[in-house]
Amino acid sequence: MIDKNSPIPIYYQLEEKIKTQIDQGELQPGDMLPSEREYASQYAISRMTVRQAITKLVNDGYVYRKKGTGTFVSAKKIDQPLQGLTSFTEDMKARGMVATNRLIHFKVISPPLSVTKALNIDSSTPVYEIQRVRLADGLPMALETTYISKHLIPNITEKLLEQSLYDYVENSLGKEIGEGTQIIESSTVNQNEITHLNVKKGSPVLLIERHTYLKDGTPLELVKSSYRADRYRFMINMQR
Ligand code: 16G
Repeated sequence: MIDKNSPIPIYYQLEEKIKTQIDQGELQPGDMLPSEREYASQYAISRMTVRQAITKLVNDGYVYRKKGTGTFVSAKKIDQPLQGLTSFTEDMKARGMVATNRLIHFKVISPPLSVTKALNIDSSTPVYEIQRVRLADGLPMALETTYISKHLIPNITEKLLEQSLYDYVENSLGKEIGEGTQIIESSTVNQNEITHLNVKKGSPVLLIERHTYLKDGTPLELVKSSYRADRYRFMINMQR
């Protein structure tokens, strides 16, 4: 029930209530939420308060609005562990999903300073710039731009990029991938992401920058990705 005498704001109580219903499966992905009017009369609260709670749930990706129809429960977010240096293909396989890639562009560039630094090369070294949409069971999850020195991996082809890059590096080229660092920050989508991730203007994304190194310390890749924040959460196990 909603407690009007509680110091906890009413909109927050309703928000938490709906979240619990989603987490416990009382409301399933694809289910339509009761209307603002229904919530307002059920809890004897104002429609404004209901709207505030629902807008918060929309912004956090729990539900989404469909114009002229109603508000629906979103697909469950993917919980991505942060411990292992895994590939997108491996991550999806591990949860029984099929990874596919849509190649947006694939070219060889003269690297800008940020790329030469990350890959520890000079500006005369040609670099692949690869942009792929990464899809899970056909749904776009992330837009990923990868920079790799052409001298390090000379034979990347469009065909190859339909498959796993890590698999090619390790199993076809026999190079051992060692470690990586990753920075994650929040943002909202730009025009390119709106188009390729199939989301609305203003949608949240998680920007990830990964630097990956081979076992011998050679920088393998610099990857800048935008993950849909409505589909993805990152989790880490901590010990004390
Ligand atoms: C992940 C990695 C990316 C790597 C890719 C290889 C993040 C943020 N990025 O998407 O750095 O290049 O996997 O995937 O996790 P693939 O082997 O399936 O091509």
